[in-house]
Amino acid sequence: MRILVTGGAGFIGANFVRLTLAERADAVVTVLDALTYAANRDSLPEDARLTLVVGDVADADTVDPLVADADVVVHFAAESHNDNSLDDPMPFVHTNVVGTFTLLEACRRHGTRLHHISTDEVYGDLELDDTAKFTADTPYRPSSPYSATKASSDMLVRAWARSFGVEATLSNCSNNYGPYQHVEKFIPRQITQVIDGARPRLYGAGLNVRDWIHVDDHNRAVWTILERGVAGRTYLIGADGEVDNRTVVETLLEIMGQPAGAYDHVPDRPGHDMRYAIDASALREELGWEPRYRDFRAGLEATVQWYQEHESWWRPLKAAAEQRYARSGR
Ligand code: NAD
Ligand code: TDX
Repeated sequence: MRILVTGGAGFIGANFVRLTLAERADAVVTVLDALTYAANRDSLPEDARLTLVVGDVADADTVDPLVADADVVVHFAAESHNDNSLDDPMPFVHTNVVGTFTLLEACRRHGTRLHHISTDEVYGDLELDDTAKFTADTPYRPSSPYSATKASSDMLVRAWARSFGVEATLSNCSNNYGPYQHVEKFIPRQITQVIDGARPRLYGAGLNVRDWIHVDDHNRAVWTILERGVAGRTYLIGADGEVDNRTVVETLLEIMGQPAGAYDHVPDRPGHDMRYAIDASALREELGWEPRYRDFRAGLEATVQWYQEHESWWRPLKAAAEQRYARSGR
């Protein structure tokens, strides 16, 4: 099977490539990645079945021959960080909207199957006391430039599937954690702050809830959809991992041997979504997927250990990430 993985040098894509090469002997993988600030070549293994093409997913001349040569495209490439989208939304429109459009046109021309990776943030947020969770029928209500461009990309995929018969599946996943995640994101930022002798930084009161899933559980769900998913369908991916941000920071401090209150409250993110929660029952019941990482604290311990043991991977990224935060006071 020839798989084109866009954004494969980023966090989730690189973990997908590693899992695929380790567990699928018949897979030959091409990664298309622009190697933006969010990418890291060192996240990808050396492997004779892996080729890296450095290029822009919004560039039709680059994308067309790669899609022509693939049996399936798994589309991770995106600008992915909400805070950056508040500072400068343009790259989000380019990659998330124009990039997805460019890929869809190539899939249409060549009859190549596409799996589109998206986020639960397209559904907006829930109240803390709401018992509801997001389902595939929840109306789209994105809050940030990031989530608005991801929502746009989902709409394009659905339209190309219906109007042009592109064989596409979609998945909307909750917050991922695990190895190779950029230090701008919540969990790696706080772990590397503590390693550096600095204090974790909690936005606002820290009551916001995220529905955490280990990146390998996300990627195994993607494989389940590639194998058994129905064309045109959307699958929600989540592992019932709701935790508020303050509890995550306090758990990290405890794991790392620091006092419980050794963190700072910083100004809140504008438009900050309060709570995300995924109902993944369709994926579980129809396709038989189950998460393997059920103990969030154990998953956090393993993640802390990974960052402690891989400082050479994240160290070159840390100062620039903190400089970007310094501009917004977060
Ligand atoms: P990431 O920022 O770590 O990686 C994104 C990758 O895309 C990088 O390697 C970057 O170089 C590449 N890229 C960016 N612009 C490109 C372009 N124009 N052409 C080619 N490559 C380009 O992101 P991530 O956290 O791994 O997220 C991957 C996907 O999963 C995204 O589509 C995101 O919306 C989605 N998602 C993420 C999460 C999460 O918790 N991180 C949750 C649900 C869905
Ligand atoms: O320093 C911080 N302090 C803090 O309190 C950072 C970086 C974040 N936060 C909060 C904001 C969020 O409530 O932690 C929570 C998680 O923040 P992020 O890691 O930025 O993730 P989020 O905004 O929830 O979006 C993530 O999940 C959905 C990914 O970045 C998206 O790509 C994905 O679609």
